[in-house]
Amino acid sequence: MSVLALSGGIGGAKLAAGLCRVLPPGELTVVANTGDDFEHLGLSISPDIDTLLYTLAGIDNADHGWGRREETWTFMGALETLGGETWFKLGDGDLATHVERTRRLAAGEPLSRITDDFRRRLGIPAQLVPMTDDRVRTRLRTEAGWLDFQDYFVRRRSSPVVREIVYAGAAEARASREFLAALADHTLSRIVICPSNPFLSIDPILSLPGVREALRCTQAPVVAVSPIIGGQAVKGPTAKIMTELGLPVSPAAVARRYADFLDIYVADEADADEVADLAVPVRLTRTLMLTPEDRQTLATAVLAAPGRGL
Ligand code: GDP
Ligand code: FO1
Repeated sequence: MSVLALSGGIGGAKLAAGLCRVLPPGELTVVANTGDDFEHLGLSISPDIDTLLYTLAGIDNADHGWGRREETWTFMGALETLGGETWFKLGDGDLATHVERTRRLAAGEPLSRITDDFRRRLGIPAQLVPMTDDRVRTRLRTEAGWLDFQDYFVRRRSSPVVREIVYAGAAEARASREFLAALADHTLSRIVICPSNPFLSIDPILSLPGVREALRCTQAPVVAVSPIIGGQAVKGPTAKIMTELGLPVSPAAVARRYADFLDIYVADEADADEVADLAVPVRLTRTLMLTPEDRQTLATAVLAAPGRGL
C-alpha cells in the first residue's frame, strides 16, 4: 500500500510518524512544506523538514515540538554573550543540520537530495521530500504590515492580526521531481492531508503549479485529518488565523478548503455535530495524538477509511 502524505511541522509530523510505523518500509512518501524556510545567521533553515526528520527518526523534542531531544544550548548562550540575535533558538545538535545543509546548498546540491541523504543517515524508512527545490516564502499581511513568516511566527509569537497570506515564489516554482512522481503514481493507494495548519503548512504545497489539479485527478482517495478539535487548534495559530480571516473555527471550515479534491474527512469524535452537514463522507475517531500509540491508531484509521471507488 503506497501512501503520499502532505505535511507541515508539529501536527503533520506526528501523523507522518504514525503512518511510518504502520506501513511497510518504503511505502510512505512525506512531502514537507518549505514556505517556512528562511536564512538566519547565514544559515539555510528548513523548520518543517527538520521537524519531520527528527520526529520520523524518533529524536524530536516532544516538549517544544521542534528541534532535537536532549539538546544543549552552548552556542546560543555564547551568541547571547556576544550580543548576537537569539530570538530564534538553534540548539547545538540542530545547528549541525543547518550548517551541513547550508554548505551543500552553496555547493549546488538541491534541497531534495540533501534531505534524502539526511533521512537515510538518520535511519528513516520513508521518503521525505521538500515540496519544491525552488524558493517559496510564506509572507503575511498583518496589522503590523507585511511580515516574513518566522518574524510573524517566532519573533512576534503569531500575535499580529493576519489579513492576508501569500506564498511568494510559488507561482514560478516547480514541485519537486519526487513529489510530482508520487502524485502521478498509478499504484498510489492513499493521499493523506495531515492535520497541519491549512494556511501556513498545506496551502503553500497546494499553491505550487499543478498540485491542486493533480489531487483532483488522482485515482487515489484523498483523506484529510482535521487540525481543529472541539473548536480549538491543538497547538499554534490555526484557530486565531481562521477567526482573523473571518472563518468559523470548525473542522468543517477546514474540510471546505479542500472540497475540490477531498474524498474523505477524518474529524474528531467530539465534533460529530460540527461535520454533520459536510458533503464529503466523514469518519469520526479520536484525533488527538498524545502518545506514539495515538499516532499509530490514527494512522490506521486514516488508511482504513474507505474512499472513492472503494
Ligand atoms: P507547524 O508547521 O509546526 O505549525 O505544524 P503543522 O502545520 O503540521 O501543525 C499545526 C497544526 O497541527 C495545528 O493546527 C494543530 O491544531 C494541529 N495538531 C497538532 N497536534 C495535533 C493532534 O494531536 N491532533 C490533531 N488532529 N491536530 C493536531
Ligand atoms: N519555534 C519557536 O517558536 N521558537 C524557536 O526559537 C524556534 C526555533 C527553531 C529552530 C529550528 C527549527 O527547525 C524550528 C524552530 N522553531 C522554533 C519552529 C518554527 O520555526 C516552525 O516554523 C514553526 O513551528 C512552524 O512550522
